Order: sequence, then C-alpha cells, then structure tokens
Amino acid sequence: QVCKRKCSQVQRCTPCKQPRCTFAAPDGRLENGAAGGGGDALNSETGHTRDSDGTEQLSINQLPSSILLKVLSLLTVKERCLCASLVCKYWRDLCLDFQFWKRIDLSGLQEVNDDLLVKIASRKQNVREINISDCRGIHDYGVSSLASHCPGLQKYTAYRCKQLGDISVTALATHCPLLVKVHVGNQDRLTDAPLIKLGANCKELKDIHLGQCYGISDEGMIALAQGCPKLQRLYLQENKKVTDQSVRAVAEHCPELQFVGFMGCPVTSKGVIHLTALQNLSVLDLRHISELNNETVMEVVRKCRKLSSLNLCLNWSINDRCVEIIAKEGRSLKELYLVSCKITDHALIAIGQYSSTIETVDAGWCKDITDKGATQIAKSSRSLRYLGLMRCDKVNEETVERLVIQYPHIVFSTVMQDCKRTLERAYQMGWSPNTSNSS
Ligand SMILES: *[C@@H]1O[C@H](CO)[C@@H](O)[C@H](O)[C@H]1NC(C)=O
Ligand SMILES: *[C@@H]1O[C@H](CO)[C@@H](O)[C@H](O)[C@H]1NC(C)=O
Ligand SMILES: *[C@@H]1O[C@H](CO)[C@@H](O)[C@H](O)[C@H]1NC(C)=O
Ligand SMILES: *[C@@H]1O[C@H](CO)[C@@H](O)[C@H](O)[C@H]1NC(C)=O
Ligand SMILES: CC(=O)N[C@H]1CO[C@H](CO)[C@@H](O)[C@@H]1O
Repeated sequence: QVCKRKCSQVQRCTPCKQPRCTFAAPDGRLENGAAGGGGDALNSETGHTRDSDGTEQLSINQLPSSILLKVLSLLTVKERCLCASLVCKYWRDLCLDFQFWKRIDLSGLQEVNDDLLVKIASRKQNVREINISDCRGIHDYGVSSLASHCPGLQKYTAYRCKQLGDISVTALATHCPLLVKVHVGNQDRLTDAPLIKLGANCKELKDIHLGQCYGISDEGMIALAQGCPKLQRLYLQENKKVTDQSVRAVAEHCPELQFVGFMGCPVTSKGVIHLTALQNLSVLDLRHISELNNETVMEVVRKCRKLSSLNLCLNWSINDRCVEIIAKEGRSLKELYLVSCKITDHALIAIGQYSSTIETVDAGWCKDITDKGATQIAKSSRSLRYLGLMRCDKVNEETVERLVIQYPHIVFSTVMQDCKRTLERAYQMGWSPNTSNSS
C-alpha cells in the first residue's frame, strides 16, 4: 500500500519505505521469482541495506525501465496481470507496455472471457500472436472482436476450444490477411466455410493444424490448398471426411510443404503418391491411414530427397523388403517409426547395413523381432542413436542390458530400460525411495 501511493507520483519513483511490497501470489512463484529476487540480489551485491532509517536504501524501481521491463517479461501473463501490475502504478504502466501484448498466451486460463478479450483487443491493436487453448470462457464473439481490432494478427492457436465454431475462424480469415499460423485442433464444430475463407484471403498461411476437426472435408481443404501456396506445415488427424482428393490438392498447389501428417484419415496410396511432387518434404506422418502399399512408400522415399522423418506405424503392408528399400534410398532419413509394422530381424539388419543416416528407429510392438536383429543393428549401424523395442517380447532383457553397456551411445527403449531411466532421473533430482519397512 505504501508503495502504491509513493509510486503513483512519478515515473522513476523515489525509493519506497518498504521496497519489497508483500503480496500474495496465487502460486507463490512471483514472490520468490524475478521481481523479489532481483531486489535482493541488488542489495546484497552493492552491500546496501534496507534499514528503515533509510540512508542507503535502493529500490528495484531505480533500475532503468528497460531492465524492469526485461524482468517483467520473464513472468507469465497471469503473474504480470494479477500480481506485478498490482504492486504500484509504475509497475502497472510497465505491465501495460505494448511489447507484452504482441504475444499473448492465455492458454488454460478459465477466468478469461469474451469481455477481457474485447478489452485487450480494443486497447492493444498490435497483437501478433495469441494462444487461447483450453479457454472455455472465450466464444466466437470474443475471437471475432479480436480479429476485427487486430488486422496484424499472425499466429492463432486455439486447441480444444470446442465452444468455438465457424464464426471465429471466418472472422480471422476476413480481418487478418497476414495470418501465418492457424492451429485449431479439436474444434469439432468447424466446417468447410472458414477454410474456404482462409483460402480466399490469407495468402501468407504457412502452418495449419486441423487435427480432430471432424466437420471439415475435401471441399474446404481443396479451397485452402488452392489459395495458400506458401503452406509449409499441414497437420490433420482423424478428419474422417478428408480423402485422397485433399492430399492431391495440397501436393499440387503447395510446393513448399515440409511437414505433412494425415494420421487416421481415410487416405490411401492413391493420394499419397502425389506427395512425390514435394521436393522439400521433410517430415511425413502416415500413421494409421486407410490403405498404404509398399510401392507407394518406396516411391515417396525415392522422390522426396529431403525426407528426414517417416512415420509408418500401424501398417501391415510395411514389410522387410520395403524397409530395406527405405534404408537404401532414404538419403536424408534420420527417423523411421515402424511400430506395429510387419517386420522381422531382416528389417533391422538392413537398416544397419544400408543406412548411414538413420539415427532413430522405433520397432515397438513388432513381435517377430529377436535378439539377433537388435544386436546386429546396434553393431553395424554407425548412425543409430535410439532403438525402440517396447513390447518386442522375443528380445531378451539380458541381451538389452548387454547392448546398453556395449553401445553406450545408443538409447535402447524397453519397458525395463525406460523405468530405469525414469528412476535415475528421479534420483538425480533428489528423490529417494522410502526405505521404511512398514507397508
Ligand atoms: C498454446 O497453449 C497450449 C496449451 O497450454 C500449449 O501446449 C502450446 O504450446 C501453446 N502454443 C503456443 C504457440 O504458445
Ligand atoms: C525448398 O527449399 C529450398 C531451401 O530452403 C528453397 O530454396 C526452395 O525454394 C524450396 N523449394 C520449394 C519448391 O519450395
Ligand atoms: C509389395 O507388396 C506386394 C503385396 O503385398 C507384394 O506382392 C510385393 O512383392 C511387395 N513389393 C516389395 C518390393 O516388397
Ligand atoms: C514411508 O512409508 C511409510 C509407510 O507407507 C509411511 O508411514 C512413512 O510416513 C513414509 N515416510 C516418508 C518419509 O515418506
Ligand atoms: C491401419 C492399417 O492397418 N492400414 C492398412 C495397412 O496395410 C494393410 C495392407 O495393405 C491394409 O489392409 C490396412 O488397411
């Protein structure tokens, strides 16, 4: 309170009687965090005391405002708005500095509602990035208001906001032509209309995530692909109305695509084959798509020379021969995920023999793999750093123990090894087991 009155006069205020205003931070972080800690450090370094006679007092507010701003920037939005800004008027003004409102992360804050968003939007029109993931209190009205006040918005993240529908994304597409990133996973009320609008207005779009937006279909995806030629990242998941037509459209219209995922979509080899046109394709996730044949996978690996990560988990048409070709042809391949594929020791041996780039192999749940495959790949591969063997029950744990010692540069993942690593980390962090005998 003392601080509040004192500081309300001037910008750089004279030291308050009690430089450290005590106030309850909801999660206790602020008190021990940057603001309080900074003051203490200053005092101990310079040897100044904070006696109440006050001859040699120094206040944190005597720091240049640029440094205070830097300190405040280390706080979360919640800490800044609900704690730091209540300290004194000077701090409140600092907390309102425009730099803090360029990027706003409100994710998970249940107390945030449309009113607050409207207030922010009408006062701070330079918002560049906003994250409202898990904010149940924000509705289409709030987002629309933000969109209409902040035409410079570039990044919009709103995961799991099931209450939001087409109106919010349509408003963003209408008012924010500079949008680069739109991540709206799990919004099941979303339909094609806003995608068509994005395609029509947002030529700069590079990164879009529409996982588990069950309402979107090929119509929206094709319009989006046609209108957004700069797209680099596209992530879909379980979009049951997105088919090969969408895959073909993005492959034809978005040559800059680098990260592509269609996990669980009704996509088949007929669509995937078009991805061979993407020269810069680097990460491809084809987990659990409806149908995928070995020839198509091999063709993609042959044509997309920059492919570095390939996820083929959960498909039984991926066999040893296919993996051998991938190992031979994938010149840039670093990660290969083969969980629950139809592979045996031969696949692992081929990777060890033919690939000098693959660092990560996950062969979890491939039940035919034995000690032989695990040992051979560890022995012959020069690049391998991680081998996933979770639930490969024919691989003996003793063998893995031996490999761990023999090849310390490789991380072996089994149920036992993962438990051990978790335990080791816990010990390192100071945890100790309860050795009491009672139970
Ligand atoms: C947005 O919030 C979610 C949920 O808290 C978080 O996982 C994600 O990393 C955030 N994204 C950005 C871009 O800040
Ligand atoms: C692929 O990436 C390179 C290097 O980043 C870039 O120069 C080139 O324009 C990209 N090609 C396409 C088709 O986007
Ligand atoms: C690809 O799979 C088909 C059908 O399972 C099989 O007949 C063919 O020999 C396979 N090709 C290669 C190269 O493994
Ligand atoms: C250890 O476990 C026993 C029995 O569960 C419990 O009574 C005791 O309080 C525990 N000790 C510590 C230090 O957690
Ligand atoms: C999820 C899954 O297993 N998808 C396909 C994998 O490959 C087989 C064989 O071609 C298909 O029948 C599956 O539908």
